[in-house]
Amino acid sequence: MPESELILNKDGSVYHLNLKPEHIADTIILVGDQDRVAKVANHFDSIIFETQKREFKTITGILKGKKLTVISTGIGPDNIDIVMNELDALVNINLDTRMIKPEHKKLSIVRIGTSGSLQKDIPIDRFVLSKYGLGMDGTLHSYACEQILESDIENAFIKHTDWNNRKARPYIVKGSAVLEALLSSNDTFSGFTATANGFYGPQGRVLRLALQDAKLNSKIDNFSFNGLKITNLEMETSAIYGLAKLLGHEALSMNAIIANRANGTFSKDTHKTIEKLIKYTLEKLVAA
Ligand code: R1P
Repeated sequence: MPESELILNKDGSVYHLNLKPEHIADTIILVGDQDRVAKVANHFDSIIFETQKREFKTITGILKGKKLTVISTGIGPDNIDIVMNELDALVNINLDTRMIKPEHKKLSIVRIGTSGSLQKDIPIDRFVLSKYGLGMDGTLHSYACEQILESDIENAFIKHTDWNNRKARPYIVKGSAVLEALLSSNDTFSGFTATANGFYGPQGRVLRLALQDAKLNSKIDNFSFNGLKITNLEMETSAIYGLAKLLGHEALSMNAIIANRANGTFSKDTHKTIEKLIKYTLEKLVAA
């Protein structure tokens, strides 16, 4: 693999994440906001390693005997492409020889994110576990990905929304069943998490610009497949699910619902809700 394709820093760490293989655990927690990294690591019993480059802040530590790494991805699926490829390179490419390692290593990757609910009956301050990622972001289309996609659901969604083909074709990828079994409970809602490649127009928000399809959000809200609805809208999950599946890793997203787009409400205390989700997720991860 040439230096231009797999870029390493002078100290041998991967280009954007600034990490070497020995710096990360097999269980990785991804958060969007770099300030959320310390909020997760505050629960660790000890810290082993810490670094930051741009929006990618990493802390690795131990909680109840389990080694965990928490990394911020910043906002959006473009950053997820960087984070997932560099994390995979750390475990599955020999950075000295630049050759793919003969033995594949699987990571468990859990996102702890914030998100807006699309359904009236999924209120603010509750949690959503993303059973599927529904990508409206296009990230996965750069890769040979047909074999991992849920094409029946995709086709039903495209038909239901009469999808405008100026927008990237939606793709659907299932999250990790192993992590779902570990992280689901009576406290979590689950369904399709829709991922957009922007915050305003791409999520149907109108400030001063008209949308390509003004009815898209209501069509998204009332889509259902085998009883599952599109629960929430954010900016990372589908890209995480798609790249994890292609690269052979387990991935699942946990979402703190801080806004409800269906009834226009916003959490009075986002920090409390996020903190609750962090505790919930860590407890389940260390119990494994
Ligand atoms: C938008 O404000 C950001 O918040 C949500 C979205 O997915 C997007 O990244 O998640 P995080 O709070 O994890 O960043």
